[in-house]
Amino acid sequence: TTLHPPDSDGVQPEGFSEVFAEQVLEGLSSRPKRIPSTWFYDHRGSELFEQITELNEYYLTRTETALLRGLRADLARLPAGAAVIEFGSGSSRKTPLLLDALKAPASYTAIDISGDFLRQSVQGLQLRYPHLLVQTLEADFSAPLTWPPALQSAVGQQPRIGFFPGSTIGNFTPEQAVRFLHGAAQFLGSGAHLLVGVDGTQDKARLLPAYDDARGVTAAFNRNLLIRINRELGADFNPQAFRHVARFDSARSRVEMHLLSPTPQTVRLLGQRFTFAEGETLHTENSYKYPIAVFQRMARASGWTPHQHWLAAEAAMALHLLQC
Ligand code: AVJ
Repeated sequence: TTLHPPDSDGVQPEGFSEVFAEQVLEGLSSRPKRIPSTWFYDHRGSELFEQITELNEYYLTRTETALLRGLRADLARLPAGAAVIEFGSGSSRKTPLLLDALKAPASYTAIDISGDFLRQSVQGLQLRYPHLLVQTLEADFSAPLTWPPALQSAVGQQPRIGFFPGSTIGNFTPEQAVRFLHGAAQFLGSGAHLLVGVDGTQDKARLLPAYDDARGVTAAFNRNLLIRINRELGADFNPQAFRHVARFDSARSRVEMHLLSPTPQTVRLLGQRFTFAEGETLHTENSYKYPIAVFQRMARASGWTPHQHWLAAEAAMALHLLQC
């Protein structure tokens, strides 16, 4: 497919990506309008997410971090000399908690969609672990992953330990999550372990502030998507003309984030016009909340055996250790 050049002079803005353009056009043409949450993570979006993890209302990060700290003895029983492979590594701030618990980990492969942020983050990690083989893979793991040959041969026959913290799995639909887990089993290879962080909180009074904090960091994170679309695709969104909305759909056990247009407005993008009716929303994220047994069923359905799990004291944040 050929897309209209964003500017009349045919010059594409910096960072133009056909995949991004196609997904945004498709999402704005859908009813309800939606954009996949993976596009939140440009460099600024990754920074804003880091700020979210430090908010009082955002219980997920501190709860999972505390859980991980308590797991040292259990993690020490995992195979020695392992290749640790992290999906959606972001700032890699939880990685040391795993690396320090494992027996002589041999390598660390960080996978993230935000390339610059990823490379910047692992620099610090390499300094902290000078003897660890550290490598990065800039990729969207919501699509099937394949090993670049150089990375795969560097990891060789090391026992594989996948790490997928943060309840990032909740950003997939249940069908996508099963597909991801299935793909991760292929990617990691048989015999691998996978340590997954899963939030199971169902309490609306705890969930809503976590996704709509008092300081408006989450609102800025949500609106940054529009700023990115303007910059990279040459659109003319007015980010301030959209309200940040977080809702809990208890039937589906998911928090939704939307950008709501309080008044009718039209946006121009790639030679097309998109109209928002009064009160219409752009759906930007789902965060599914899976209770233990529900997640274990999904794991079994995708070729994994639940081995152990740990539930946090503060909220229903859990870590699951799976094996395939
Ligand atoms: C990156 C998946 C852990 O869904 O809780 C935080 C992203 N969105 N606040 C989540 C997010 C709004 C976050 N994860």
